[in-house]
Amino acid sequence: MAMTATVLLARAGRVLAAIVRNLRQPPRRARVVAKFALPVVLLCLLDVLLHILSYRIPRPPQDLDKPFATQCRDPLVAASQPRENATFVMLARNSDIETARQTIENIERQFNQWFHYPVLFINDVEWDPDFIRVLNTSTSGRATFHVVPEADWTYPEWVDSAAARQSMARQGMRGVYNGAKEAYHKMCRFYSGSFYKLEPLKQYKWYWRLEPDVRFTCAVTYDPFVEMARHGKAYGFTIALWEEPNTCPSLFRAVDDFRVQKQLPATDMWKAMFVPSWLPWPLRRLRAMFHAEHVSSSGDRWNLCHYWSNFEIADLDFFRGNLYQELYQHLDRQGGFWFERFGDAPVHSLAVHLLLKPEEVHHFSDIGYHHEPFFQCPGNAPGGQLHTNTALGTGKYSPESPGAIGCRCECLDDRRRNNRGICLNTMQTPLAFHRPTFLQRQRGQYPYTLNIP
Ligand SMILES: Nc1nc2c(ncn2[C@@H]2O[C@H](COP(=O)(O)OP(=O)(O)OP(=O)(O)O)[C@@H](O)[C@H]2O)c(=O)[nH]1
Ligand SMILES: [Mg+2]
Repeated sequence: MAMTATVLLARAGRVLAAIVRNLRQPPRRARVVAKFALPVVLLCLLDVLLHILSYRIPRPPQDLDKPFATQCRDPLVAASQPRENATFVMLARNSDIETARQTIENIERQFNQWFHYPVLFINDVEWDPDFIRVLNTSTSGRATFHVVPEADWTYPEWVDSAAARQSMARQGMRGVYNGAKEAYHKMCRFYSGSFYKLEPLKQYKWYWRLEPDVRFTCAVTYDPFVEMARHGKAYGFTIALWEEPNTCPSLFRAVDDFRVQKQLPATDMWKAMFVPSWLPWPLRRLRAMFHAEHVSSSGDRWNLCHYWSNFEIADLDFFRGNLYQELYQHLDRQGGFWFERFGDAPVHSLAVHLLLKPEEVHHFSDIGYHHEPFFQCPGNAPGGQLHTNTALGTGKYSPESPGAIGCRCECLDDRRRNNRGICLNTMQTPLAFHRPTFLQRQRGQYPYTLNIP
């Protein structure tokens, strides 16, 4: 035993001595390799460094977005001003009658009792007279009940519907969220494209999207449409999240290909959707060549962030415009609404970041919004609750809290949101003067940085 150990030690010693000798005076082959490999390694490092730096988003001189309100206002003052050309929209099924009514009664209580904007209800089948009767009595503005033309809802003639159904069954088996539901695919495609061309929407410039079973948890005492117009905004959201990766593996590449085809610049907004690759150029090229999932033509990955589109207040002209419509046609032709499960949320969000300027996007951080399972609730602004305002009434609301900006919110707890805020922060990088520090990011802390705590 002792003998074997001595032999092993002696061998190890000889190998070590040979390595040291070679290091001092490397053999000719190693010297040649080093002569060529070293510059290549250095070039790769330089390339990676420059590549990562090219995704740096400069800090704007000040925050490019701020909350429209930071406390209650007298709603009757805002309501005495001219309205914008705007409407609520809600896509619903006849069976959603109860949850649709709850949403409408809630938005009436929190906002529309003062502003009386119309509501456009949309369905893919004929409306049930009961739905019309009940929802007609719930809305204080004019209610319209529209049926989507069959051609806008179902398969286009160039998609093989049998193959699409087979693909959906496979998506279901792979656990793609709502991948097996044909109606869900149709809904996502409709909201991505033909929604914006609907006949009854033609007369409007702005829409506020509602869904059955959502809750607005604060009073909105100003007119968001008027503020959007006044501030030159085109897209407003409340919650930003990660997309489920397996729903849309080819979506990001398809949008990026469109960008390249149209020679659109990779703006700071577009860069905010990326996780730049740490691979050197040849490997990045390979990644792009093999169409790796969520990878752009430059070989960089989408961060999967998107705005949750079940809440949107937006300018219809942006989505009706040529560029967005061409982008939609391009995506539609790829077949990803059927053979993958492209969601309308990532489609809208990628378009917003491809086509809009940072200052055209607005986070409604002052609006309390809840769609299962996520919420944001801004909390009640100290000294800003207009306790004696008669229009606001005498309903119960949460206690005021330091740094909060909401009006008469009923928050579930002290949290402003129940999701981590990473996407919110990342997508707002081009707009934000204050950014989370390196240490905060390492700790997973993503404070909201646009002018509110
Ligand atoms: N008329 C009609 N409306 C639909 C259909 N599928 C979905 N919708 C509506 O489309 C909107 C989005 O559907 P949801 O099922 O809420 O989808 P989601 O919010 O992405 O997903 P969830 O997390 O399941 O709520 C809602 O307003 C639904 O009422 C459908 O087949 N017909
Ligand atoms: Mg929903």
